[in-house]
Formats: sequence, C-alpha cells, structure tokens
Amino acid sequence: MHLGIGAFHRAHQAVVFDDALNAGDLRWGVIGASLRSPDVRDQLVPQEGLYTVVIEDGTQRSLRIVGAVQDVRVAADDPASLVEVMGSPEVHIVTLTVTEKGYCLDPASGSLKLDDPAIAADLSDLSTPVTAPGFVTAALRLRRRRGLAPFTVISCDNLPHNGARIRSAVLEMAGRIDPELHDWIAAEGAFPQTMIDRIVPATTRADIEELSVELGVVDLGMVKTEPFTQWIIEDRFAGERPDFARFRVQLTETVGPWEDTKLRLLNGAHSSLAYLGALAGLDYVHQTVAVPILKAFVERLWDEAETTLEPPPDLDIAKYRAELMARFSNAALRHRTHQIAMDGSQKLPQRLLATAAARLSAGRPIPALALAIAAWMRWQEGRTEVGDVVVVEDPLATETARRLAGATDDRDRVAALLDLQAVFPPSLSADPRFRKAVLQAFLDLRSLGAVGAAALPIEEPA
Ligand code: CS2
Repeated sequence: MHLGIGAFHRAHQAVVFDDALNAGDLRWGVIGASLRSPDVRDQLVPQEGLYTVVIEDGTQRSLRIVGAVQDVRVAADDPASLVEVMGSPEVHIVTLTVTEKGYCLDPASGSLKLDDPAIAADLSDLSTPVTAPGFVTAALRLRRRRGLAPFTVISCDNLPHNGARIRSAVLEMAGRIDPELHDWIAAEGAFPQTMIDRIVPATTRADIEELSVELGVVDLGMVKTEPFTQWIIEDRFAGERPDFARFRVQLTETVGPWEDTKLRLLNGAHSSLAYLGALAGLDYVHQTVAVPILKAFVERLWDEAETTLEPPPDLDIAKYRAELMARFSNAALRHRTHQIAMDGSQKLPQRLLATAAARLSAGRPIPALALAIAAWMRWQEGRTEVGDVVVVEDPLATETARRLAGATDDRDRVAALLDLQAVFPPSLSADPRFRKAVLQAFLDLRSLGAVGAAALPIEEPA
C-alpha cells in the first residue's frame, strides 16, 4: 500500500516492486492512494496501472514499463474503504510519499501539530481519516481489532529521522484515542528509517507529448527521471517483505549517517539553487549550475556542510559531491527551480538550518549557508529580481507574507522571519552570529542580486 502516489513513488519504490515481480516473486503489487487529488487515479486506472518510466542520462533516454501498480484510489473519496484495504492481511508494507507537510508536524520541532484542523478532525473521529498519520493509525487500530500483525510503515519523504517522526506522530495520535492501541503499536509496530534518492521532476504536458510521438500511444501516467536511484532501509520489519537486497535496495542497521549526508548535501544544495536561481530568473536546475558563480557557490556550501557530517564509512564524499554536480547538470531532466522552491518552510530546517547550527556550535562561519537562507527569505517576498511576480507555494506563505508586510525595512523583515519559531529553532535564531550572517546576506542579495551576492569573496570572521 502506498500513500501519496506521485511521480516520485512511480519512479522509485514502485520500480523496486516491479523488479520483484520481474524476478518471479509474484506476491507483491502496489495499491496506490492519493490523499485528495483524483489526477493520478484518472491517469492510471484507465491504463490498468501501467506507465512508462523515461530514464534520461543527459545524452540518451531509455524506457521501461512498470506493472506493479494494481489499483489507485483517492483517499478522500472513501476514507473508510481505504482503511479497510490497509487493514487486510494481504497488506504487509505501507510506504508514504506525502511530502514534508503531509505529516502535519511542526517543521522546527517535529512534533504533531495538534492545532491543525485536519489533525483535530482525525482525533475526534478516526473512522474517516483525513491525514496520512490518521490513515496509518486507523488502519493499525483495525488490524489490532482483527488480531493481525501491524504492517511495516516506511516514510519515503525527505524528513529528518523519517521513521521516528511518523512513528511518534502515530503514537501521539493513538495515545490520545486509545492508550492500549498506543502500547500495542509501540511494542509491535515497525517504522524503519529510510533514505531515498532519485531526482524526479514533475511530468509536463510536453513530456507526455514527446513520449506519445515515440510510443504511438498517449501515456498520461508517465514519469521521467535520471539513471541514479538509491534506497536504504533499516532492517526492522514487522512482517513480510520482498528480498530487497536482490533489487538494489540496501538494508542496514542505521540510516542516520546516510540521511544527514543526503539531506545536507543534495537537498541543501537543491534548495539553495532553487531560491538563488529562481530569484535570478533561471527556470531549471541545470541552468543554475551552468552559471560558474553558482556552481562555485554550491561547492562552498558543500565545504561548509561537509564539516558537519559523519558520513557513512564506505562513502567517498569527494566522489559523492562530483556525482551530485553531474546529476544537477543533467539538462534532459528540466527540473524546475520553482518546483524545488515549494514548501521551503518545511524543508529549510533539515536542509540548511541544522547544518548552520552545527557549524556555529563548532565555532565556524556560515557565509554560504546564510546566503541560501536569506534567498529563501527573499523568495517569500513573491517577486524575482527581474520583477516577475511569483506565487509562494508554502503552507506558511500567509504567515511569512503577513510578517513581511508588517516590517518597515530589510533589517526588520529579516528579524520578523527569523522569529518564526515554526521554522527557526529559538536556540538558532537567538544566536547573534546567525542573525548577523543572515541579515548581511539578505542585504547583499538586495543590492547585488543572487549571482552578485554569490560571487562575493568569503570574509573570514575577525
Ligand atoms: C528536491 C527533492 O523537490 C525537492 O525539494 O530537493 O525532491 C530531490 O529531488 C530528491 O530528494 C532527490 O532524491
């Protein structure tokens, strides 16, 4: 069972289950669900769940048909029947890609937002859940009533400690509804942490048209991606699973070192390039790293981030960085800066703020990180440097706009955003070194623009 069947799931986890089927392990298949939107169901159900994965390496493309998806449902259409399916003995694993905000957690602290109306609705009536943690909790409750083992829950979102976060969200919810359910999930449930990696830009109409010329049929469910794919899962399952190791999935005791490395290097650079690039009027990631100053900026950001990591022992960081840069340069992917810029309030803490906090606690400066954070702040203003108006797509957009509107000058604007505790942990926003570096970067962005500010020489603190 997969919750949040967007392009990423179709190009990543579903491919692994398809590998299992191709290898003759016919026990597996995916029932996908979107929480609200009918789009993926309407694309895939008429195609009997079949879709093409287009793999682009920058010079060549290859196609693969994936047949693992058996059915797609829209959770909001009939929540109770989705819970019923999740409660069936045939479901062994529930994977999720519901994006950071789909967990209804406070981004800075990671705790369940009890004041969120959707969470409040689930807490008052779990028979028709609304949220992802609500569906998981309701389905586990049903399994317990039926005397079934829990399924294994695998959060495949770029959240820090994703397994621990979904576990604590579910336990918090269960504890408020039924303490015995809480204890059962705490004892029997499995929420292994995972690291997932594959760049999967949103499919565009042009992609579908191009493929239809090649295939002679229109595939509305297609996804496009890069050759690279990585999935590491902690080896803690509540029940059955495919022989993952046969299908290039790494099982490990602890994912932690991988997770920080990926979030701080790949995703940290992605978000930085998204804000700087989009402010400068660049539409795609490959265009941003084609600007020598921005490419050099990413290297500086990685120099800063690298000092905060305890990478996995078998990982060669220099090689990893070189591979990341090559992946970002893949022009065939046409990965939009605006897509990555979305939901920044939910992404900043794990991608850039934790890194900055670690640097500062080691007494090290943060010029590149501060510029990236300031670029997020500039983006909240809703206008690029070339004067284009942009819609800030973020659950906290109204709040950031309100704070910016109430400020009188740039110093005030930066202060107003730094005081947003949902994003900036108080210990970080209270640090004068952090405030100073972010303010300076914001002023540089204002006067020099994204590329100009990124070109400034690094000033070592006195
Ligand atoms: C991106 C990620 O949209 C974003 O925020 O940074 O989706 C990124 O492409 C993946 O994490 C790559 O594994």
